[in-house]
Amino acid sequence: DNWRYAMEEGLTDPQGLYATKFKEVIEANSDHTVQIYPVGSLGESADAMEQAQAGLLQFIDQSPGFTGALIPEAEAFLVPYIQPTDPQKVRTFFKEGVAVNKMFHEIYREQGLELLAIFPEGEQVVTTMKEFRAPEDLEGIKIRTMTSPLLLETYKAFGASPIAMSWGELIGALKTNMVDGQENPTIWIEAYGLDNLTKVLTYTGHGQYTTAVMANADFYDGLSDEDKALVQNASQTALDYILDVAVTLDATGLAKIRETNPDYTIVRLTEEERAVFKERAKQVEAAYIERAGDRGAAILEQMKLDLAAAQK
Ligand code: 6CS
Repeated sequence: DNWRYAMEEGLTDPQGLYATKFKEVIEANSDHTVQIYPVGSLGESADAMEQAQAGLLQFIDQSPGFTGALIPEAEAFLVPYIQPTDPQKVRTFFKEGVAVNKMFHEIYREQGLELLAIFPEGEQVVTTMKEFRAPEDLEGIKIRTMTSPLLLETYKAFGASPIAMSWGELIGALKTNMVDGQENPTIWIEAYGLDNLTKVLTYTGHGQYTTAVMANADFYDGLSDEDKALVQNASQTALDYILDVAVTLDATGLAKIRETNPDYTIVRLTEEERAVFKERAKQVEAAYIERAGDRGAAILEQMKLDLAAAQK
């Protein structure tokens, strides 16, 4: 069969690298083919998700930054300061973490999705027109977020004025000053020229850009045992590959930005400065639990244990 696979990025971006590896393994080990639809080809993230849930797409890569609107528990990946920042520790958190690997499968299933992989794409950094060191500096600053509601809570807690919008609207919004800034990993900022539209890049240390790959559950359940094993094998191979690549993404993105945009200001908040934002993050945790309930609270607890284990 020909299987349709949609994602939010281009073929050379992290989601594209994962998808290409997945496709290679499927096609090398079966008669099936995988047709990859990169960002933009099937509408915005929310449009592609509707198609995946309806079974028009067999596979989809969609990030919790968008999925959170549908699955509040997935917004755990958006809660600030519960993931490592050191790339090797990030790898451990995603490869071995109990929360990442055990707690989301059943929850995605309830939405008709068979969760196949969750992986990071680098640290979320904030780009703005002016430097900021404290929540007071962000007052009135319009920050674009992806459309998961918890991101609005985060940037409100951080002192800013967040505006949620799809990826397709962001560049226009930055160009017309409808927003003053945004958050994304350095590799993506560089690839899509977001550094050229802002003046300052700030490392707040608050989290990783995380994404998830899934299959339509009815499609998956209808596969033969052999094809299920094929899909699982392709997912695992692509995941091992992208977790290795992910360790290098932050440094590569920053090096490219420094090279192509030498006047760009790069700020790394100190531990004291971060402590103020961490304190504000407590209200985001409360908002998360309010939306995601007891199950969400359990995920958050486990993620904190996974963070501590990864930091060792
Ligand atoms: O900011 C966004 O909307 C996009 N950022 C990344 C890293 N991937 C896709 C997503 O649409």
